Amino acid sequence: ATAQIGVTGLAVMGRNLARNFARNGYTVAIHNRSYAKTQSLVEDHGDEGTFVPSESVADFVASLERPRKVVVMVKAGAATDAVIDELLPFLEDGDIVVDAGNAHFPDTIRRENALRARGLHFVGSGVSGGEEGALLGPSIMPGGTRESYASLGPILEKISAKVDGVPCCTYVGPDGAGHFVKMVHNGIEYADMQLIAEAYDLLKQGLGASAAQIGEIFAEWNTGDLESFLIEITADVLAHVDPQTGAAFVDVVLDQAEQKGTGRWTVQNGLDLGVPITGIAEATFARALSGGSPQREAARGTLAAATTPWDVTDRDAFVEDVRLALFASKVVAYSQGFDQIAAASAEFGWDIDRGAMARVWRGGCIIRARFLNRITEAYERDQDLPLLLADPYFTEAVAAGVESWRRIVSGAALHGVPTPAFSSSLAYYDGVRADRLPAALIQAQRDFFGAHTYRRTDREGSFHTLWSGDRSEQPA
Ligand code: NBP
Repeated sequence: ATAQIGVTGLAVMGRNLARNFARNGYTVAIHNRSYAKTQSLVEDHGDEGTFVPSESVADFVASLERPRKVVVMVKAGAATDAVIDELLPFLEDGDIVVDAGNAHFPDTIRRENALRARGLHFVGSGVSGGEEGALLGPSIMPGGTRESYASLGPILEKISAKVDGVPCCTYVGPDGAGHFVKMVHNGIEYADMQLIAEAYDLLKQGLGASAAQIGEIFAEWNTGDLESFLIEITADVLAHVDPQTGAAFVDVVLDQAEQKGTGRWTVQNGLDLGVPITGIAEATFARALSGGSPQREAARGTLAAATTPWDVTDRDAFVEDVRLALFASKVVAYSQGFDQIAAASAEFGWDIDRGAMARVWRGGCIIRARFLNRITEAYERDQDLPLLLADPYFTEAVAAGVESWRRIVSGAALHGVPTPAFSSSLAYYDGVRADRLPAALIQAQRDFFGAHTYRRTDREGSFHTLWSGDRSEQPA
């Protein structure tokens, strides 16, 4: 046995991850269900490092130094279970199985339980950054036992992205914590993309600007607080001209956004935990609305608008308003995502350090951004911070843009530009900061029809009013 780490599943992600390990000096055992992929990796990239190819699972496992570290990078779901089942007969006490695919965290909890019972470590690890990240340095979010991280962590940290010399990889927490955090990362990515798309639409509709002109605005934004991978690629995409038609590329792409499911999982979990993640939810629903739905067909050209054209006179002021509204909405979306991590951490006993999560997202992953430094700093100031928006830096940053935010959201409503994520983020902001909410009326209604009781502002205890009787109040 000579290999320090093994990768099974050599499609785009596994292949690049294996190359990344090899380029970093590790001897890498490689395996794939169909042997052709294993062979082609050696043929195409054998010169990048030391690979130990195996055709059978038995040989693959035998080629690994103990405790064995096997990274599984196959299609999430049944394939992951199938691969684990094939590996199990050959693994021994203390060996580590890493699932680096996009597993749903309840599956990871289940698998971790099953493997722990057999004396094995199971590490559900989020890996973000797509194909290129896998090769050049992804952001890595490993869960599982701390004990497994002691030997696995240094290898993962070595191949991860680095920001200011700091690896974008850290231990997240037990069992499903790593995949959970990766799921929320993807949810935040949905929200971020939706907000950027809304900003683009606002600039398009408000200014009548071309894609190329809007691309220049995004490029300019990328030099300030909004600097991020997603803003950078937005500028790039908007500048791209379709070679076939000569039109702006974005104008020839069908306006239907697809999804693979991580946004949906994030929203479902937000509902389960009762955490309002409205930015992520609106972004997920906005994709669903865009899809070729019969509702959209039925509504097109049919529903009344009662709007007037948006005729912006002060171009620069408008652009600045959109920028500030985008930044504020983005803070809300991230704040909500971190609330979700905190709630799950408490629910599952994961003890996740939110500042450390923001730190590993600074590089390698899709939501990498300058702004994440500010989030890390906020949680360093107060690791129990109940609301990211309440950190002094974010409180001030959002306060500076709140008038712009209102102008943009109200302008969008007046002119019929759909901004679900901008609008819901502002509604959340106003809701969470409200002295008093109309929830009092809802609780009274609940007591009326279901005797669900209520608490009072002026006295301790729970009460019920005899609504269908004499309307006297009873202690509950
Ligand atoms: P795919 O998700 O397309 O999976 C293909 C791989 O799974 C192949 O190696 C295939 O083997 C193997 N496989 C399947 Br399908 N069923 C199998 C089975 N029953 N037994 C053994 N192997 C089986 O590959 P990918 O796009 O490289 O993604 C890998 C993982 O990484 C997925 O979980 C995905 O969600 C995740 N991912 C992450 C990112 C990211 O940014 N982090 C991006 C893309 C994907 P074969 O060659 O023999 O068919």
